[in-house]
Amino acid sequence: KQKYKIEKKPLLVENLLSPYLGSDFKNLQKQIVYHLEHTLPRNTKTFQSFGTYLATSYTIRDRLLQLSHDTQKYYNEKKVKQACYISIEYLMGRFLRNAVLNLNLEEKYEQALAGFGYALEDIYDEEQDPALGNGGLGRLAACFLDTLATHNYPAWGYGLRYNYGLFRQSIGSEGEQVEKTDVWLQFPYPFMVENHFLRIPIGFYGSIETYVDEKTKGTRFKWHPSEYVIAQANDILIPGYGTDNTNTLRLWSCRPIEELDFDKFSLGDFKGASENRLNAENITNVLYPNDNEVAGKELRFKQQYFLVAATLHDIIRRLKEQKRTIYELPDFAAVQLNDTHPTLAIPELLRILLDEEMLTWEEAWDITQRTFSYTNHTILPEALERWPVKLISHLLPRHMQLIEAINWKFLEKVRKIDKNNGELTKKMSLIENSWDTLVRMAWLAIVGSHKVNGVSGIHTNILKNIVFQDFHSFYPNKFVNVTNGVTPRRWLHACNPKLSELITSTLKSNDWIYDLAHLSKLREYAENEDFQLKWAAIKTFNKRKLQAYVKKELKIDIGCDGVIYDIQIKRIHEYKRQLMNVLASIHFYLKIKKMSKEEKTKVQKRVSFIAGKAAPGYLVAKKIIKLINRVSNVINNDPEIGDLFKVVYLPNYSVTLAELLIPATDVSEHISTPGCEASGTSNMKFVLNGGLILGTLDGANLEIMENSGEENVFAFGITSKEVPQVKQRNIEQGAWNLMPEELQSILGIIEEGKFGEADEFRGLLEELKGVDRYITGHDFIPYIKELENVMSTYQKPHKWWKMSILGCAGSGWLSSDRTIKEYAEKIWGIKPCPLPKIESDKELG
Ligand code: B1N
Repeated sequence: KQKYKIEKKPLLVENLLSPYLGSDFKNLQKQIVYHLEHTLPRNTKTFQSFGTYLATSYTIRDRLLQLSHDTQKYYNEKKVKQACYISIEYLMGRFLRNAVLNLNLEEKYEQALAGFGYALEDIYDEEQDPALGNGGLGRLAACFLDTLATHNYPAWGYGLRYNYGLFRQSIGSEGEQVEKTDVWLQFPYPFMVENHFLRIPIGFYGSIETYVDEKTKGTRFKWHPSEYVIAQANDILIPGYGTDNTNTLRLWSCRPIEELDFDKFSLGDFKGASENRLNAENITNVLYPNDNEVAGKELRFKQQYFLVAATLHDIIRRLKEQKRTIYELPDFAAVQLNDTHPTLAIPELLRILLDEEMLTWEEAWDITQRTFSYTNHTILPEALERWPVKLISHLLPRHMQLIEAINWKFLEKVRKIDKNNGELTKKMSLIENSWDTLVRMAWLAIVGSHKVNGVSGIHTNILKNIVFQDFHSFYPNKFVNVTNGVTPRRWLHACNPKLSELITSTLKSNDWIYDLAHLSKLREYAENEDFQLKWAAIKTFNKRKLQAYVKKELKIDIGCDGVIYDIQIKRIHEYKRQLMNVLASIHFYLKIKKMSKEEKTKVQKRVSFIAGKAAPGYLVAKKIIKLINRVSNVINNDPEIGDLFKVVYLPNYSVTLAELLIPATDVSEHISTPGCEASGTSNMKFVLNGGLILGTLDGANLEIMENSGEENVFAFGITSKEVPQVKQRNIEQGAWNLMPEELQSILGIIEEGKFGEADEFRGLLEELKGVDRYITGHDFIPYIKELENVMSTYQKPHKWWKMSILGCAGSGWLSSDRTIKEYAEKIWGIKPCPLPKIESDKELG
């Protein structure tokens, strides 16, 4: 018999939960011990730092789960419009420090862990860095998530939970890149919550049924996929700085419909029995390791469709949960396509609206265009996606049919203005006939979106006037610029605590952390000697940390005081010209070797750091890594050079390594061929941390010059408009004939085998001598001159630190908070929706 009365109006579970999350340090200790014993589970007598890190992280996760429930409930009540950011990559970096800082719990956790014999700082170091992205594009998505939560925007991130992230890099004995699988899920990742209740079937292949709609007598279509997999949600909760609003990054992983084929198993076919599972798991197994280049593999295409199909299903499910109709979709969600990788969302939404919701074409197309917008991140031809019609027809027959229909209707309009017997129509067709019949994904993304944006002023201008010129004339209001930005929470407050403190104490407020424009008030201190000394001392402190890291990890002795730390860290790519950097190192090496003792005493000491991964299939980039390491070996071991100059290649570049390197940098190099780097975002992080920039007139460098003052940037080289002429001259006259003698002799020395076998680098050098696509020969002398300018300026500390402070003071504009505000206003039409502050339990014990 039931002893207790079952309540008709049950208690709200939420009301019971809150006290558990009390945040005085004793309460935190109880929560940590609870997780140690019950979640891990570990014996509390033997726990070690990794266990402590996990248990601590679970307490953070609990808190974020509760906040995110409150947040979703509130957004649903208010029926606010939300942004949905679809990206095939997210480079989140470590989570724990960021969350503890954003929740303003650092001191309490420090106290709680100290009681257990641990320093919070060391516990942070136990965390590995999830590498679900390649470079700038993925890191930008992560900065956006931080800003969206911090500024209380209703927003979701959607992506893929790869089993293996970007490969781990080490350097082999010959100086070559060695790749190892990134098994990041080997240990639990405590910040990700598997959502077993959300399982979405995703179809592939199959056929199209045609039938007549009884009501309208119109023809309708229905896709019958022949294979299904399941998309399972894995949620990472995103805390904002100083707010309760907590958003969600939903990452899909792929599961089979049927785990095991029991019939095959019973017949002894064990391999066949698991085939299904293995095929499904393949889809979200590995992140493609290419940056700014398409791999063109069928599996990548499957990843892309899997991502958008699961995401759209989820968005529409959440819309309907609010009892709203499909017609309200554009008022419910603004869906941002992060580059063309999620472009299949356009035909997928059309298919849902036409074949499942039974809308008319006009209705469906209107909703689609109003829902989507597209960001372009690159103009490099090798990065523009084009998928074979054959492949699409096979994998997604209905989608191919719809792309053809979109194209047909679009070209009907183009034909009306095409005066050049079909030329324009051919250029603008979504389907290209070249070596194969291909769908131009960028064209499809433009046509299916209401707004298209580039990521810096120069980049958007190139899109409007060159790459998408015809589309810009056709849709004059569609193209807008939204210059990238970076989150000041991770990239200053968290990674450079000393500088953060100095800024806060100088400005007598920490408002700058969420309104970076306040940094402009630092201008008045730029020439203040006392302030300069403090500023410089922090740089030295950060350099010491890097010096210790280099000693410990690479066993290389480098100096610190009076030594310039000159850094180039980014993916290895020909257009980024790490090759030009290392050629300049050879130049300086040879120069020092020729010096007298007397002359050597006047040399400005410098360490040239390079870090970055090369795509495993990008052989030229891998050769560049090898050359850098060979050169480094020769220079660092030459007794005639001593501590005057060192070249250090730092293996396995990652977000975490960047957090160590950026605060320790005196000057960073952003030396891409003008017109090639869409924006660049690390340049912004360096300036924010008082690093100076040595750069070309490219990407966001130009806007940094505008905001921090041209005189505070070491700029060199020609404008992007002048590049085509130089290239043309190279082609006509041969780059070798135009190459400065200094560079010719450096190439000669490499060819003589000074840095390993003579043949080794032949390919690299042949390109420079022949066409020199990235105009290294043309820019080499101006580059070296500007490097010399950097070194002589460093010898005038007052001037140097003034430039450094003014750079930082002008960087308010580089915050991703500014970027997101522009997206929200110009593209998404969304507004902040802060949770009401409850004088609550959240602070109570
Ligand atoms: O996106 C960043 C920019 O700051 C960089 O300048 C730009 O190079 C980078 C295909 C890409 N563009 N395109 C990619 C990445 C992966 C892939 O498979 C292309 N990454 C960029 C943020 O706007």
